[in-house]
Amino acid sequence: MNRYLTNNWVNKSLLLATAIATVLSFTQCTPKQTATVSSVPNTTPQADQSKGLKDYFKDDFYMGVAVSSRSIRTDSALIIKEFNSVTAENDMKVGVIHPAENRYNWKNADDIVAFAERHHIHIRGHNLLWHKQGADWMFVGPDGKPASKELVLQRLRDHIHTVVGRYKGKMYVWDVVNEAIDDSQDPNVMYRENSPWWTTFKSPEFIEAAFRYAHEADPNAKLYYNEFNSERPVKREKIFALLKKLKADHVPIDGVGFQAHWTIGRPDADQIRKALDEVISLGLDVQFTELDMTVHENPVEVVPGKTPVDPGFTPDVEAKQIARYKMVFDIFRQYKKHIKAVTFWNVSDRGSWLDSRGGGSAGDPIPNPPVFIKAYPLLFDINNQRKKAYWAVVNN
Ligand code: 9MR
Repeated sequence: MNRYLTNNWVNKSLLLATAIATVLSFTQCTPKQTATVSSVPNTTPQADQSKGLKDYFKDDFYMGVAVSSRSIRTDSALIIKEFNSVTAENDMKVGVIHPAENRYNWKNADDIVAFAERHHIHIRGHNLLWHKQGADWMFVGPDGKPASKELVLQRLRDHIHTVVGRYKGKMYVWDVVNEAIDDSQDPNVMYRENSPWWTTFKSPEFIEAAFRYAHEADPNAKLYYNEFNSERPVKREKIFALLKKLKADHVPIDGVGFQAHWTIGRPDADQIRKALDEVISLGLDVQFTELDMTVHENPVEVVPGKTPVDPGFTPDVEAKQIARYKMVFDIFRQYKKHIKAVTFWNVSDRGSWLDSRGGGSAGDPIPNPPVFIKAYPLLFDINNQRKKAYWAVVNN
């Protein structure tokens, strides 16, 4: 072999070796291995960039996200690529869409519906009855005193017929009633009592009525009861009791929304499975409607006058979050026959409703004034890039 040939051979061998090393290194950082923290960059180069969450889960369930009339503009590319279901984070709630008896604010809700239709994205309606973000006027009578049950029911029926009627055929599901069960550990208090609905009715009559009105208004929409902390044993049994009652009374309910405002430390797999089994045993469907997973297992200690320490997105919490996201999606896949959609609450870690809650999640006391500590609860990071947890859930 002359020198030129030798050099050429060496060059080719080097090229081949480099190619093999590259392939090997890519294989080693396949998303499958992201269940532990590694040095894999957030966007792994070997990934099929044309696919989004909705494609990875196309045989399982819809992948959804809560949106606002702002995020459908600022984050439209990500939303269109990754998701095939949206929920209006706030824009369809009673107090927002119907702030006075004779006034509706359709603009933001209409924009979200138009955006979704333009991009062939399914739409969840959220929500028709809640104790928060409600319409105070509904509970005030013509004399300025508390309105009668009859008047409140008539207003509720008008509201539901108008809103559900406007979007008839466009929503595949409505969260009809949101969070009507008491969140405490007391098994003897079944319904949420700090609610104008309870104050007016002192019975679950309003819950049944809301489902019947929604069914009248759009018989094809699936109707859901939506709740948080549904996996906690005491609350789980209260929810189960309500669902059994609704079924026994032939109330038109199709499914249950598990909000799934979880943390990297709870709930455990058995609790999730037990709650799912109970709901499914009643012939009801399930959706995970507001999934997020804050990295704070507990709210941080707020000492007056001191700025609370934000530990940030450390490798330790990142590893826990990856493992737990993987665990919950393993369960979702096992139960996919009963799960129509999994929806994340907000688009990316850039902005989450949890960021102003001092590390707390649903049901924790809300600090006043707000304490800003980032929660990093989603599958996309503060730059809207896929996190390692993303790969842990799509590849398993
Ligand atoms: O994410 C919503 C936030 O922007 C609102 O300020 C808040 C008002 O209470 O509601 C949030 O969404 C809630 C959802 O509608 C129902 N489940 C709990 C969610 C988080 O609070």
